[in-house]
Amino acid sequence: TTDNTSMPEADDAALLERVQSTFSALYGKSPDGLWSAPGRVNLIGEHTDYNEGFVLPFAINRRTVLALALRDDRVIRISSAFAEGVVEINLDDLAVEELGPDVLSGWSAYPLGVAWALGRFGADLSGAGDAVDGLAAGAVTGSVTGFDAYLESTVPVGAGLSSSAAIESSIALALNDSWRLEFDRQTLAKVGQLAENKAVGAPTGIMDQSASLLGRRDAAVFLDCRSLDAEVVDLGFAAAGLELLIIDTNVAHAHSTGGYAARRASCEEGARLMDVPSLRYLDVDDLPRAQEVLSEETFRRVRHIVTENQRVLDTVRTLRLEGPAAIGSLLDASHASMRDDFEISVAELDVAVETAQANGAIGARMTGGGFGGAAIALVPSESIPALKIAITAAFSERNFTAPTMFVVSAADGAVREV
Ligand code: GAF
Repeated sequence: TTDNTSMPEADDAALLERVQSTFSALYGKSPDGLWSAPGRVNLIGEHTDYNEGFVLPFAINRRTVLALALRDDRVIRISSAFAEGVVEINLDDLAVEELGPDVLSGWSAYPLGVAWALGRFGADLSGAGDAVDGLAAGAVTGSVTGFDAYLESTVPVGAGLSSSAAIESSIALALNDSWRLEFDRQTLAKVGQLAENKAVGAPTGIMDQSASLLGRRDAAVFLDCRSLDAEVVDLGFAAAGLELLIIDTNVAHAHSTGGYAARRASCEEGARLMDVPSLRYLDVDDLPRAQEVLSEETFRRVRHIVTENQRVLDTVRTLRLEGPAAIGSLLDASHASMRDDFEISVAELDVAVETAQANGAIGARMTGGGFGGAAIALVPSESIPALKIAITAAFSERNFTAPTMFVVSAADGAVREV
């Protein structure tokens, strides 16, 4: 890559070593293993996941690395580079149907929420030795004990790059291995989503954890969020001389507050009034009827979802038939739909996208849940330096906080490293 702020592989090795040595210094022993899971960027398909629609994210070369060692008692200790100190809890606190309001909080709600959610999917956290019946297929258990863990991440927080899914997927895989559960990756994605929904309180869909667990180098994950069928789609950016630039506006967003939940509620209302189980059951031919049935605002929310599903399908087909240089107008149309119909963009994202479009990008859009976070621009390698200068200038002219820009590449999903 031409961009020195994207993470070269040498840094990955240094990160692994640091996590291992910090773990040993903290707990006075070696970890049983190291696991890692990436953040993700969504190429296209926004807010379609919880509408049972289509998404096309890819895992990125920014990761959470987690070191873990099982204990022979029921104590859990976990620590991270996010905050000082070690959080300590007992497995008994997680062996419950519903988490009490104050059991988990702060950054540790993400990893400990996953430990709890594994129990909800059938792992026996009670210490009684029997799997919980009927909660999920495929769960077997025998070795559920407490553990010590330490994690660090190079996924920027609040940028719309799924730092939370990276944490969830790293520990989901680590505990699946360590506790000898036999969940497949699709199920581990659901475990991460349940943790996010119930332990963190963000009503998010299945996209981010799926990308983090199913990602492949140089490829995107084409996921049908109704069946959870996933296909790998080659991106071919390098062969086309293109790079994907992240423009993090540094406007922080959180999906456990306000706007995200409101959009989800509008979609559910739209589906109810159109008498379908989810908006996935509507296509562009249904829009005239939707316009008659729905309020003006709900109609625009529904139109975003319906047209965005179509754009994902069109992007997959275009990537396969023509390559990435031909997907620019789909990215641009996706942004316009989020700005005008779904209304989840902010001024900083619009300026990033418009400046990219005017300075050599073949397409650009905001990415992720919206209300802040990052935009992406698909850019010929040689245009990147000038584009960065143009964006920095456009932000400074408007007195916006300076953005952070870096190139990402499509990386492999969660993996046991050592
Ligand atoms: C966030 C959520 F976590 C995803 O599930 C998805 O809905 C996305 O926003 C919007 O496409 O990343």
